[in-house]
Amino acid sequence: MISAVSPLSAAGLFLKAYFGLPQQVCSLRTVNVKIRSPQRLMMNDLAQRFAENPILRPQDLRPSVAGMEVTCLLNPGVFRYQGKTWLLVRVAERPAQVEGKTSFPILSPDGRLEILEFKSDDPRLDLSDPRVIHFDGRDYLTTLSHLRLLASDDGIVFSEPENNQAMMGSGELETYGIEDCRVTQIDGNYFLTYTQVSSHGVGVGLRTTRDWKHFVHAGMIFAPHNKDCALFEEKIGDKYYALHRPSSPELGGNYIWLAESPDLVHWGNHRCIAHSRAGYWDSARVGAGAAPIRTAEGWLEIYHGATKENRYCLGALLLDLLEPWRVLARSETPIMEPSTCYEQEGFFGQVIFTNGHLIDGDRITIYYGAADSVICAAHLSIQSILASLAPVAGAKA
Ligand code: MAN
Repeated sequence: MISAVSPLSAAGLFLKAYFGLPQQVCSLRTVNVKIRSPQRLMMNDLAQRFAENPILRPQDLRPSVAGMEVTCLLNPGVFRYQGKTWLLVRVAERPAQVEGKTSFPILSPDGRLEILEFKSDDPRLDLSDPRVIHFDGRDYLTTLSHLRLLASDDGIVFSEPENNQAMMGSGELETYGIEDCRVTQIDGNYFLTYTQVSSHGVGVGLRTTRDWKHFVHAGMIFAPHNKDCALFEEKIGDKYYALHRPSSPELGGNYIWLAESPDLVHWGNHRCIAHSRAGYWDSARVGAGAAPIRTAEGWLEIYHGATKENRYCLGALLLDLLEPWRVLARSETPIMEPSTCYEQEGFFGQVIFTNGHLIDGDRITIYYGAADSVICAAHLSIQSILASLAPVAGAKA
């Protein structure tokens, strides 16, 4: 096809990245990165990050096929199965980049890998966002994502089981890949809600499994543009509920919505429950994380919020137990924000993004993508999050 410089060298961003422990002098390593303006360290961050962070880096996983390289690891779903902790990691790949060209993979609807290529000097090419290629009015992704299962005995050291099958995009709604999978266990079934990307748009797909070997594809459950779908782990009354994030950029915005369903496949009675907030850490977009956590005070939902500069932090919403469309309380300031080297610098810096956690009493173990590059983990206390929330005006006591 057409050719172009790599997104990063095009922007003159062949820079030094700094990796290390929180608040320590970071070690130097030369990689292709995008570094955006440094942010102040926040005082309200409630997370105890693992000393072992990042627990997974791109070089820890082999590419899905020869000729591709693992560019980033992102945003894992998390679950327990057969006594182990499992991550369903998003693995973003592309071919090794050569000077003067940008190449990237897509899938054909029947599952064949195709490599597209653009010339560096083509004026129709816009590579200002390292995640996206804009070319002549069309959008592509710089990488193709699939999902990979990794298991651990201790929740820190993860490895791929032998003969592990990668979960790839399939069909015409997943030709640009599958991303950011939430895993929710309901009645012995695992429900996988994930982002389906294709030239048709970005929507939410559902696959189910009982044994992680056989999968039922239920198709797209929320049509474009929609993502960040978190299922509640139990019915409320006689209905299933889901948080989701449609986008309505011309009138409205990127807000969190609630939907209900009799069967987890057909969704209706949509209600908008949380807007982005001008002047706040979540001013440009908000989206649900993993399944809401049942507490005595209400459903606690950890969500991401971003500014228009694309700084991604985490905060929380507290939803009424019986009427989950009623928001009782919300984070005024983030409960977790990019503050370490591995969160501030990487493929797309200043990002903390979560869609997976485990609960053990008061303790949340959150797994997250940092700087769209590596996988990290942290502990949070449910009580500390609840104590940090501000009541929402108009909510019943
Ligand atoms: C998007 C998401 C994530 C990603 C963030 C930050 O909103 O879909 O996949 O981690 O942007 O780039």
